[in-house]
Amino acid sequence: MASNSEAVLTELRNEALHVRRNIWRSLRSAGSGHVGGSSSAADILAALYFHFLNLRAEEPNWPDRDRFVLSKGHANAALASVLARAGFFADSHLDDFYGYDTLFGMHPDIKLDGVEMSTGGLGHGLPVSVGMAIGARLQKRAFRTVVMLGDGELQEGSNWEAAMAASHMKLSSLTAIVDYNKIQQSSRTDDVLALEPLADKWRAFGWAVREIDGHDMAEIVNTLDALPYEAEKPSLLIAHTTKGKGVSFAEDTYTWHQNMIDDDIYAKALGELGEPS
Ligand SMILES: Cc1ncc(C[n+]2csc(CCOP(=O)(O)OP(=O)(O)O)c2C)c(N)n1
Repeated sequence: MASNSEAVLTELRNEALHVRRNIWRSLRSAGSGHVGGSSSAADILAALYFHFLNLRAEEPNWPDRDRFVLSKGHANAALASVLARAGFFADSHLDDFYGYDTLFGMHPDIKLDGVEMSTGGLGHGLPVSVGMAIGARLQKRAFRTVVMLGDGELQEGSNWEAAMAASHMKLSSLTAIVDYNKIQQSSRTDDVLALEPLADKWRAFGWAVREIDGHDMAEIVNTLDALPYEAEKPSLLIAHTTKGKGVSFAEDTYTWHQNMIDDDIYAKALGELGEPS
């Protein structure tokens, strides 16, 4: 997409609505799942897959493709939706989650086309993404590496080791996005281990930092288009989001980090989200 016209933004908002509907659809097929952190990431994932990342669904291992790592792998339902919509596999697999012989389990699996790393154990996506960015440099390739982290996930010390390494190595092709929904599994993140001043911490670790509303599509695409934010520095995008975004009873509560979904709840959720065009 060449420019961020109103038509482009409308299309991306529509894609984000597909993501949110597909999250509920997939997790309804499983009977339960991680609605909250999948829904908070929906707008950013739509912008990444349908605006920013250079990918070829028909050639998933194209060596020059951009790399995306969903470090908060429990948001797999959101990733599955964008991969299906981008043509990496058939849409019907979204109705078939968490079975013994289904394509999708609770977390992303590197065996699937379009999935760059098996994730789910928090704290590993950034270290591996640092390795991918080093790989691009060694291979003299221009691909970019983007990794999405949860705010609760930042409690894993491995992130901070990787953050130091990335700035030391001046990995400007690396971008980390924090889905800052302020809630982790069963509490508000601040009540467990306060993160603020988050932007200052990353700056002190040598990263170039920007903060946005992670549900404002214009802000998201403009900030992605501005990457990298500074020469010879990795970039950190703090996206302020709402856990469970889009469905009133799931918003801003740890109850919907992971929960059961029956037919009645599913109908209510889809009714609130509305129909995509
Ligand atoms: C190493 C590790 N410890 C614990 C878990 C269990 N777990 C899954 S999701 C989650 C909370 C993550 O919170 P956050 O990163 O804020 O994710 P989000 O709110 O975006 O869903 C936890 C503790 C895990 N997946 N990996």
